[in-house]
Amino acid sequence: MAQPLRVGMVGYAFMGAAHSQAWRTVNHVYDLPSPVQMQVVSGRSAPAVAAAARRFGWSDHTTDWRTLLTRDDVDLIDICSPGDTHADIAIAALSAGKHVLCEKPLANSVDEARRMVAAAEAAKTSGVRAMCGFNYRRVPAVTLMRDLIAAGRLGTIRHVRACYLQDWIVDPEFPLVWRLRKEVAGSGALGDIGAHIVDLTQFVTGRLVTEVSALAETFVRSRPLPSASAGLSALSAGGVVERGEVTVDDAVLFLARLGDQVVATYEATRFATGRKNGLRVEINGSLGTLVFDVERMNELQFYDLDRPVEEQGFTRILVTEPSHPYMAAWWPPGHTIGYEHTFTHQAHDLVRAIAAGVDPTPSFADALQVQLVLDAVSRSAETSSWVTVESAIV
Ligand code: SOE
Repeated sequence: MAQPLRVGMVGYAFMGAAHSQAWRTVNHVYDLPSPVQMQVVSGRSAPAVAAAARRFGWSDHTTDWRTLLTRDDVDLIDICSPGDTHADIAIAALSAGKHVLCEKPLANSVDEARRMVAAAEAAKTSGVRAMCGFNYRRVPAVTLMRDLIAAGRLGTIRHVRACYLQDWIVDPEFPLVWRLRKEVAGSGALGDIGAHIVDLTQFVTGRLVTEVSALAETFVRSRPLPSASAGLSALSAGGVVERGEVTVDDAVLFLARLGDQVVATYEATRFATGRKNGLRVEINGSLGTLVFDVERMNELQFYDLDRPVEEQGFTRILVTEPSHPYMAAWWPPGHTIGYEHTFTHQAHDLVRAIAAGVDPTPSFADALQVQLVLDAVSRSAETSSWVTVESAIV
């Protein structure tokens, strides 16, 4: 009987729910070398974490993540808490000999990310593995995009065009949640959703962002404190709603180069009214174009110059055949998958890598490379100048 992989998860909000769904499902869909056990979930509020454990199917719960470090029934720590907690938890977990899955962005700063990479490298010598959760890599259409580019089907890459558009804070009265506070989230749209498109474009092209020129904007600079919106207590004596300062970017746009002769544009915003979760990546090469749009995540569009001229046009590839990445385990051909499946695929890839004793991807070093881009973008926006991105990958 294979040894189970026993998971302890930190955080139970949106990402905690998505990861729980994945841990719960992955055993039932894929034949795994080690069955996953949802051992314990950790969170700060005792009643809320107890409710999350019941709802998501965790066997146990705790209000102190540090207890996971010493439990010998926990093999892997899954970090789904805000960015300011990532470095401490990941480094402690790796030092305690636990495998780690850490949500993106890896950290709130390059310095933290470097320390996390060092901890991951040190732990590797005893077979402990670390991975960063860039879930969109696990969309079958994205994997196919990467495979087609690697096979040379686009020829020489010229343009990368990527945007990630949301609108959830367009209302100026939307509260000052943690994602809008630099000391907790590190940055705004840049780290939260810009990180995804940086990772995705580096993943599909196999190239790194080498230079950036950016601008950033914060459209709404103060917002009601969350307690005011929750109807609790942020009304001052005079009945005025207390507000706090937004300390992150609402939107960031940047030009970039991915090495020699590949030019790119990136846009990440939470103010694209009407766009709920609009992630789109287009790559133009000398032999064709590929387009991925997360709102149509079961499709990949391919303009292939190799086809006879009378037949040229964008072809919509339905990426649902069993021969497509990850798909054989799901439904009969043609049956589509959605957002939550990307997390199940991520869990599958991590469990297999751990069992095989190989490094999962994206590794902490890959995620540090994204962090270096985010940092260069911030510095470029501050100084209104081009900034070179250091390469962390040796
Ligand atoms: C919030 O903007 C968010 O939940 C991101 O944090 C996720 O990474 C993205 O998948 C959806 O949007």
